[in-house]
Amino acid sequence: MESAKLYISRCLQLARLGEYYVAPNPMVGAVLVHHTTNGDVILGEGWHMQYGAPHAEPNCIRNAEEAHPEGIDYKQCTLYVSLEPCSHYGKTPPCAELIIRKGIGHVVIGTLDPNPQVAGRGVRMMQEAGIEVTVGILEAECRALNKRFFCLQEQHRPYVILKWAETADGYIDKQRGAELGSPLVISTPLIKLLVHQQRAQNMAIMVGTRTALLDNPRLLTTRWSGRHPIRITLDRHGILPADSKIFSDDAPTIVYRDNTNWSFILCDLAARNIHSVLVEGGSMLLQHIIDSGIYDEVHIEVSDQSIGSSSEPSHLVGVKAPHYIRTTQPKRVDNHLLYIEKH
Ligand code: AOF
Ligand code: ZN
Repeated sequence: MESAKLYISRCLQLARLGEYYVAPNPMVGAVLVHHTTNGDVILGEGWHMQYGAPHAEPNCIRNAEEAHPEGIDYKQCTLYVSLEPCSHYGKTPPCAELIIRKGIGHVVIGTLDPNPQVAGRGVRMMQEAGIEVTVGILEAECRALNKRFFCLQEQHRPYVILKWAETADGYIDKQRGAELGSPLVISTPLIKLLVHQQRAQNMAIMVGTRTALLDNPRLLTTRWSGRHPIRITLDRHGILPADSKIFSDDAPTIVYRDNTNWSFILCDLAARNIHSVLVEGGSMLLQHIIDSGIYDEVHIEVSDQSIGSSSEPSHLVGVKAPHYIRTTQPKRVDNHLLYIEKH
C-alpha cells in the first residue's frame, strides 16, 4: 500500500506538468512499474500535456516502449494513474482499451472519473478483461488537484474563486468618478505576479460593469505562462464602450446583458464547458456572490496602508471591501496578509 501511495503521488507530480494547458480536461499522470523480486523498475512515465492531445496513459506507455525496445512483460506490470482510465471515444480513443490490449496485469487508480461518459465504466471494462484493478489511493489529493474539473462534472457549475485586495482599513479603492484617474494601487509587484498565475489557473475571469468601465482592465495573463482567461462582464444598460480593453482581440469576452442572475450565469458558463471562474471585483459584484452563497474560495490580500481617517464618512473616502468574516490564519507576503478561505 505504501508503494502505491508513492507511485500515485508521483502521478500527481507528473499531472501538474499539464497545469496551464489541459483545461477543461483534468490533469492526469501515469507511471508504469515492473515489480520484480529484486525490486521495482519504473519503465515509463507520462501525463496529459495538452487539451485535445493524448491522455496520460498512452503517453506513459509510449515512453516506456521507447525506453525498452527489448519489449515489456506487461502481465508483470502495474500501471499507476491518478484518474480512472477513460472508456469513451472523445478526442482520443479509450485508455481502458489500450490497457486491455497491452495486457497490463494490475491497474492502480487514484480516483474514479466523475465524467458521466466514464464514471466507473473504465474500471468495469478492465475488470471484465481480467485485469486486477485497485481504486482509491490518495483519493483526496487526486480530487483536490482537479477541484475545478470535479466541480463542473459533479455540480454542473464552474469552480468559483473570489479575489480582492483591500487596505488595512478595509477599502478596495479610493472614491473616484467616471474619469478621476487610475485605481488605488494595493497589491505589491510580487502579489500581482501571483494574481497572473491565478488567471492562468482559471478558465475565466469576471468583473462587474463598474470595474470594467472605471478601471478599463485588459484581464490577461501577461506575467505568467499559460492561456489568457475568457473574460466575463455584466452590462445591463449597455454602457460599456466598444473600445474598452476588455473587448481586445487577445481573448474571447462574454457579456451578460439581460440576465445577470448569478445562478443563470453559472449555468451558462457550465454549458460552455468553463470549469472555473476567478471573480476580481468590484465590491458590489463580490458582495452579491458572497450573499448568494455559491462560491468555493475567497482570496483576500490586506495591505499595510490606510486611506481613511476617523473623522471622514467612509463613503467619501473610498469603496468599502466586501463584508466577509475571515476564519483562517493569513500568510505574510511582502508585508501584506494573504487569506485563502475555503467556503
Ligand atoms: C484519462 N486520462 O489523461 C485524461 C482523461 O476529449 P478527450 O478524449 O480528451 O476526453 C476528455 C475526458 O477524458 C475528460 O473529460 C475526462 O473524463 C477524461 N480525461 N482520462 O484516461 C487522461 N485527461
Ligand atoms: Zn483516456
